[in-house]
Amino acid sequence: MAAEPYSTESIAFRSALDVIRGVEPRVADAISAELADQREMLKLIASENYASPAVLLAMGNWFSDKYAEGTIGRRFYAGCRNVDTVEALAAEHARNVFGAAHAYAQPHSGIDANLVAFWAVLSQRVETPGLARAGVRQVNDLSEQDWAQLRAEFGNQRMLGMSLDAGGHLTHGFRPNISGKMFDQRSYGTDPETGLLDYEALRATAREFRPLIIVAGYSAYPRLVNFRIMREIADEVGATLMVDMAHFAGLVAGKVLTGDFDPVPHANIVTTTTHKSLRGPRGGMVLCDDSLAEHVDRGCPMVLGGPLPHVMAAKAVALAEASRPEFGAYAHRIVDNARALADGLLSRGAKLVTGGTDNHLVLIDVSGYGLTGRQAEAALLDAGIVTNRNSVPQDPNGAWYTSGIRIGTPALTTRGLGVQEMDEIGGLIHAVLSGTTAAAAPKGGLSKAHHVLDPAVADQVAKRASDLLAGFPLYPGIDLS
Ligand code: DSN
Repeated sequence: MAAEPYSTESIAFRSALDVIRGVEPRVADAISAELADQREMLKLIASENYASPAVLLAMGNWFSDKYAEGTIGRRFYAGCRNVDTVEALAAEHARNVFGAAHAYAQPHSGIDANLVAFWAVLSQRVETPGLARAGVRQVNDLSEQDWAQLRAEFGNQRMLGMSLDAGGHLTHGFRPNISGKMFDQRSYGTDPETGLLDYEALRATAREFRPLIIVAGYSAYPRLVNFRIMREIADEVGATLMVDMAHFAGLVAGKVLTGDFDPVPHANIVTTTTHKSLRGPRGGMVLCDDSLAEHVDRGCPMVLGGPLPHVMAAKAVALAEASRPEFGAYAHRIVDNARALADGLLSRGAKLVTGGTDNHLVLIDVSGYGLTGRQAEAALLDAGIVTNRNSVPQDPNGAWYTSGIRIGTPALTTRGLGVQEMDEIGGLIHAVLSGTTAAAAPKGGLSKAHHVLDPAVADQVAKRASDLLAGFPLYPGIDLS
């Protein structure tokens, strides 16, 4: 389908760019160039997507000019009635889409949403004077000693989260992250043989460690998590179950993940981003039960800077889209496509962590190709395939070079590619990785950072990727020429 020069969407975006060009043409050019790149590259980053024109346009307006600290009915600024409208709409749609008792639409990102959740759980659980003292200082100013004192005041709070190399997120207690400083932290991993979560090992760790918060959720685990069992373990040890569903919120909204695999009925508190599989604007959100609602609503200004009302407007639009039946069909296609991609790789001899996928992502262990994740990521980019490197469990190359490539299907599924194309893309990835070798390091030996990709393979794959994408135009309703 050719782009439509006189569609409403074309006129809207072209007009906006004309206005921007009148002030700083280089910004207008960069915005146009970004659309061209997004159209031309085969995007397999598991945490990215393409938001609809309605979502994008909802962000470019005068809501950006409004301060609205506090929340509906308890603002620190006057004149917030229209912000109240969009914040209430975003929360209402979120409650309906996810079946949650309470929704808080203000977090600016997933990390912010997690911080709001941590402080909400702490403030629900610990004595208020301790919190008040903590609040008078910037967290960045706190020394290790201060943190130790804080932890003592908070009752030596403990967090149990999935380890980074097993697929957990930085904010689930990784030591260099603030979550690893706010809490005494311990992590759970996956079974070394199967790569799958071992609930009984987790239960044993929880019994011994007695955490305040158990964090479930991941950014690189390609299988389902049984949240009913996680809640059972949390209840047994008196912990709060927090689920970070940033990656799979779209699969929850689209009813791919139901029953034991739907976090919302099982968790005390759920955090998410809105821009990954949920396909909304870049932002975060918190869902919780009634007991935590009041604490969560204090997120701004306790943890967050002023809310972004233009982004909350876009969240409301995206969640309205996610409540439609077409979104359910989209979410199911994401998983069908991920399975087809995994099968396409496996049939050509690739090694996948856990041997496959049940969700939207696939984690390739590229050590079998004699590469680090960093080399594989760069080689794939040479051929027009955008991915990101990621640790694999017990990764010998650490979190910087890594031994894995994480790929996901939400974006290409939005574009309309299906299982047949996914199988072929599996072949393209395998061709690139097979055609790549580690380059020599400047001081001798093999580099972990540099690679050599056979130029013939690069050309062939880039051409085929481009031809494939030409059959699935991105934003066919938008012509900027
Ligand atoms: N950056 C996100 C991801 O790629 O998974 C997590 O923060």
